[in-house]
Amino acid sequence: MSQALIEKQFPPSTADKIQLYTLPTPNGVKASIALEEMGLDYDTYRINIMEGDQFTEAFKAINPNSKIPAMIDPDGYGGCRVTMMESGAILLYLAEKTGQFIPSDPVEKNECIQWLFFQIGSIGPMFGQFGHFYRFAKETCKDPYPTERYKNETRRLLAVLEERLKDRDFIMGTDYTIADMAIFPWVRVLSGFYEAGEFLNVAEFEKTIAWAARCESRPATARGLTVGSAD
Ligand SMILES: N[C@@H](CCC(=O)N[C@@H](CS)C(=O)NCC(=O)O)C(=O)O
Repeated sequence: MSQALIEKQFPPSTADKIQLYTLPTPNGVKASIALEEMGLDYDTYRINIMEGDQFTEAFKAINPNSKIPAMIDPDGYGGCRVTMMESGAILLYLAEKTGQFIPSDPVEKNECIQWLFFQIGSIGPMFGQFGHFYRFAKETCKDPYPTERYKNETRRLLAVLEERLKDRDFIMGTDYTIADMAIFPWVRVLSGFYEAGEFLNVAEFEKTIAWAARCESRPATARGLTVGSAD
């Protein structure tokens, strides 16, 4: 039933391709970066969250939580169709499917997953709340408390990254992994879309800025950053 609903609204161009439902936001680009870096074939459906596409019944059949990104792999576990929400789960799924961008050593793999969860549990929610109060709720919320609170937490998290990156090119050392793909889009949005680089004094976190630029300079990653844009 729900598969029919999804296919009616988002007819797949090729039945056996991965279907990605997204928009180029810090959460959305994680999935497209991974798909590009891993060389997987996929179709993209732009979900315009400003116009409420995420609340349609067809989209909720893919992600009941009405958030992008979401993904369908017709060739999932045991060759069966798998439907996915949550960017961290999508990254982990794709890394395990392809055996790429995740360490094979179990100790290092676990450490990589810890940093992935650090993004999902801390960086995403805190930076996101900071952006909301600093950029979008400026007029409706005059109380400085929330902006101050999330500014402090954002800077504290940037300091955690700075420490991790002081002697590493990437989060896991020399290799680019799904942990980098998850975290750097949230760092670039601070000076980019949120226009808060000066307010947060992001320049102070030199290693982190250099690492984000290193991630972004990868051709496949740069392609992933634009997937789902309005052409
Ligand atoms: N924990 C989720 C968060 C996803 C998320 O918050 N996506 C935002 C865009 S960055 C969204 O879809 N917002 C639409 C809404 O809140 O209505 C994930 O990592 O996938």
